Amino acid sequence: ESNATKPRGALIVLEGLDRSGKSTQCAKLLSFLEGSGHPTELWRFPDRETSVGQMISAYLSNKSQLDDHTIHLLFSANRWEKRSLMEEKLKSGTTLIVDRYSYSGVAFSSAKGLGIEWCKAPEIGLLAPDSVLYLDISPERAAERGGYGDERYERVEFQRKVADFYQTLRDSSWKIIDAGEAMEEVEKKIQEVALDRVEECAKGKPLSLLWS
Ligand code: Z5A
Ligand code: MG
Repeated sequence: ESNATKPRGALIVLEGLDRSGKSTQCAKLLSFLEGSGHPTELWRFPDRETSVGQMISAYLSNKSQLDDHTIHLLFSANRWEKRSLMEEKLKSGTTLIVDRYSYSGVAFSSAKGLGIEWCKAPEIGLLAPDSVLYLDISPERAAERGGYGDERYERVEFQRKVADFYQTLRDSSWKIIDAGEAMEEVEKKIQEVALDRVEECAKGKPLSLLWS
């Protein structure tokens, strides 16, 4: 059977500061969509399983030092190495829920002082999400959730800068979800948006590329 006859899956991205609840909500959304009969997979970036991902993981846990530009390009390479599989999955009808994507890449590196256009450049040509759900929370509220760990970037002042760059990146298509609400409330809002997008993509909404 040719892919052209199949409804395609949706590319749904969750973004937000550390501890905003992305991973929690991604897992809930996966069981919801699967339970509603939509073939779905949960992906995350960084994907620490690949060899590029292992370099990223060592950097994040302070086991290695890398120049800011270098680590930025590794995060981007980590998405590029999954790009063709991503397209294949979507075209064969699988919806992908993705825990962080290019927006994390640009927001975090820009917060360190790299130029935003420079940061966006290596992301050009990756698949554009059908939906970006932004889990909105203040860095202070987020830090109260068990506190930050020992990884790089897990500091309130830095998270505030990241939040500012997310603001710069967002466009009118993003869904801003109040991530300070109870988990069940956040979950319901995400389900509504996600289901809409899945149905829209199944009806033939074409895939597009970053940044457009
Ligand atoms: N990074 C980058 O620089 N460039 C890139 O291109 C990419 C990433 C892709 C690692 O990412 C770092 O890489 C990250 C960005 C940078 N650095 N930072 N900061 P990661 O995804 O591996 O980061 P993480 O450490 O997994 O983030 P996070 O801590 O996972 O946050 P989360 O997934 O949003 O939160 P959570 O694990 O779902 O929830 C956190 C806690 O809050 C947990 O105890 C929950 O039970 C609780 N929680 C969740 N929701 C609620 C509600 N609604 N109420 C109360 N409590 C809640
Ligand atoms: Mg997480």
